[in-house]
Parts: sequence; C-alpha cells; structure tokens
Amino acid sequence: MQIPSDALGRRGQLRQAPEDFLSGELVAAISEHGVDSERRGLLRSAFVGALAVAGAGAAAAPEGDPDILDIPPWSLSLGKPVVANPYGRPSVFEANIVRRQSPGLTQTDQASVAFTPLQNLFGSITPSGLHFERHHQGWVDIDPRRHRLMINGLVREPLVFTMEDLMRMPSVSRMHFLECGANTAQEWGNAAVPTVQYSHGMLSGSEWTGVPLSLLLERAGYDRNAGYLLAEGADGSGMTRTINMENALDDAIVAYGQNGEMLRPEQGYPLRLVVPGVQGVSWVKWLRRLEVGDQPYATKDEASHYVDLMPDGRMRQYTAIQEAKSVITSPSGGQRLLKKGYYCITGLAWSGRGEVRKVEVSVDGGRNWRPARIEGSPQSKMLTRFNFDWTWQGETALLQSRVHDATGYIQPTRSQLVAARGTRSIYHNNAIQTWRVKDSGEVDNVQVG
Ligand SMILES: Nc1nc2c(c(=O)[nH]1)N[C@H]1C(S)=C(S)[C@@H](COP(=O)(O)O)O[C@H]1N2
Ligand SMILES: [Mo]
Repeated sequence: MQIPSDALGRRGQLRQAPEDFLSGELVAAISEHGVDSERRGLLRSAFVGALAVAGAGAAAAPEGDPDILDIPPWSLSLGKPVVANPYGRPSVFEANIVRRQSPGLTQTDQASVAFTPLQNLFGSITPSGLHFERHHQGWVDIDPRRHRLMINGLVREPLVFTMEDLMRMPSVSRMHFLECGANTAQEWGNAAVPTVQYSHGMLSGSEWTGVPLSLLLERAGYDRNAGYLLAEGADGSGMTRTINMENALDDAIVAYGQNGEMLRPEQGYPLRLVVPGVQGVSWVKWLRRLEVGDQPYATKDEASHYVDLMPDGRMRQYTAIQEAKSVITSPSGGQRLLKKGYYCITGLAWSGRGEVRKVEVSVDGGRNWRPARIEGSPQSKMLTRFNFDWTWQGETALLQSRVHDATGYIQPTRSQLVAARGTRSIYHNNAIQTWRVKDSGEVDNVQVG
C-alpha cells in the first residue's frame, strides 16, 4: 500500500534520555521519512538551546550553529495580536498531524473512515480535531434549536426533549475510549497496513459530558421488565442499534460535551450516545430517539453487519464489549530509529470491562516480558498511557505490548485469538501487535506469536 510520507509519525524525534541530558550528548531519537534534514536540524538545536539555558551542564552549543549563536527574528519583533486566532489552532509546523483515510479502503468518502494519528499523540486524551471519524452516510451539522430527543416504547410517558431541556438536567463528565469494532480489521489474515494510524487508529479517548441515560429512562418511567433499548440517529444512514438495558442503566451517557466544549459535528453534534466499553457502532451519533423494548431489534447494523464469523461457520451476533487491548504507538511502523541508544517505548492500553491493571512490554517477540510504567491512575473504560525504557544496540527487535485488565483478562497472542476465532472475522481483533525494528533502524508491521 502506498501511503503519503507525512502520514508517518515523527513523534520521538525530540526524545532524549535523562543520561543524555547529563552528558550533554544530543540524541535525536526517532526519525521519519518526510521530515527534511533542515527541519530536523532546527528541532535538534532547539533542544541544545534549552539545555544551555537550563544550565544542564555540558550542553555546549555546536560550533557554528546559527540557531544558537544568532538571535532569531521572533525574538526581535512584535508578535501577533491576541485576536488573530479567536479559536486556537495547532502550530503551522504541526500541519501533517491529521486524520487520514486508508487509501483504497472505502469506495466513497461518506461511508468511510478517517483514522487518528496515534503515533503523534501524547497522554490519553485525543484532541477533538483528531478524533477518528466513522460515518455510514457522511456527517451532518445539525441546528441544535431544531434537534429533539424522543423516548418512547415501553414507558409510562413518552417524552420529547429539546437540547435546552437536556442541558438543564444534572450532568456527568467522564473519560472513556471510543473504539470501532472494526479497528485492526485488516490484520486478521496478515500484516496488511504499514502504520499504527491505520492498524489501530479507529480509537480515540475523550472526556464526555451529558445526562446519565438512566436518569432519562427514569423520567420516562421505563418498564422494569424491558431488557432493551433501540437507539436511532438523525443522519441519512438510518443508524439503529439495540442497547442492553444493563449497559443503559450502568454508565451510558446521552452526551453533548466532548473535551470541555460541545461535541464536534463529526462526533454527533449536538447529541450522541456514549456506551462505555461497548464497540463504537452503538455510540449512536446525532441521537434523536430511544425506544424501550422487550427484545433485541435485529436491525440492519446488527443482524448481518457487525457480526463475527466463527471458525465453525456460524455468525456471532450482539458482541458488544471491546475486550482488553494495547498497542505500542512509538516506535511503530513507518518510523525509523536514527541511532543506537535510549528510546522510550510508549503506547496505549484499554479495556471495555474496566480499568487497566498492568501493561508489559517485550522487545524479543514475546519471549521475555517486563512491566511498563503506567502514567497516572487508569480510569475505567478509558485509554491508559504506558512508557517503557529501552536501549537499542542496533539489533533486530520485535516490540510487543500486552495488557492485563481489572477482571484478570490478558490480551491474547495472535495464535490464541486465531485458535478461538479463526481468520475470517472483521470485528474485535484485539491480538498483541508486533513492530519489527530492523538493524537499519526501520520499523515495520509483522505478525509474530
Ligand atoms: N448516526 C450514526 N451514528 C453512528 C455512526 C453513523 O454512521 N451514524 N457510525 C457508528 C460507528 S460504526 C462508529 S465506530 C462510531 C464512530 O464515532 P466517531 O465518528 O465519533 O469516531 O459512531 C457510530 N455511530
Ligand atoms: Mo464502527
């Protein structure tokens, strides 16, 4: 597959080992194709500058480097006024960090996917502008004054809410990952895509704000014997999904907020369903109706789509939960290690059943495992960032990560997953991912274990 060179991450280029800081030796850790050497030089010298200013010791300015010897123009001129960007944007130097379509994956740009650039991101929150997009019939930007949410079916009193009604109700804000059930779908048979953006980028993490679904169901007086809900979107795709009453009453949110502001139109503005731990398709966007029922609805998006073809030829329906999964986001496919020495292996781990308990990393294809550092305290059904110190001596290495979740479940190897599921599935591939570091420093996608 041909991919644009700027789709490859350049995360880690500024990476620097603590010992390198002390020795003053500068290491530009990871490169990528597509960042020109002039820019690399610029980024590198910024680091030397920082070291010199911090008085970190032996960080002598390289002889003749104008970026440390000369005063740059931006230090000698008036900056831009405050109103230049009423709504802030990333630096122009970050213009290649964008969502991308996988070339040739879909026939139209409406029924399609744009993947999150996981290789470029830090921490566990996905910036809203980089949240992955999955639409079945394009996205819409709905006037919130004309949007309504209806609750009907097995209820004492059918209700219709305006956005104003909903936003006046008690709200909650919670961090949750959203993963499409088809994330990593191309990898069932062989290592098919070159970068983590395409292999795992139907994954994002946000803080969602809205009204607990249980509260709305209480208001409507839902039938206590009803086991199901039908959620319907207002876009042209006719998206309808059956939601278990268990999930609905547990932690589902009728959300209007994402990372502190209103939802982005691509994420379902002005209203979407958040069903923590459950596959993305159930997070119905542009949510306009919830019907309470006593049996699953067997809609088009759950009867024949979003089913798992098992090795015995039967279809498994209504698999909702995204099982525990993890992936190293850097170093990852398409990146290149510039020189030997220290690297911080970093990645994400998550589980649809609760918190991440432990993440382990292997640099030898799963023969030996050592615990990774978990950043912060893992939140239930949210992305967890992990880091792992590694010194590369120039050998071929097979990088893997493996997560354990709060239920004791351990992420399966590829052969364990294939033994249970075969290779003809699309959805719910949570196998351990392998990135191969070649002795040239180039990193590619391989399947091991
Ligand atoms: N109304 C509606 N809801 C929808 C979809 C859609 O096409 N229409 N796509 C679903 C799928 S398959 C996924 S994976 C998630 C993607 O959410 P995102 O675009 O915010 O990442 O939304 C789900 N909700
Ligand atoms: Mo999806």
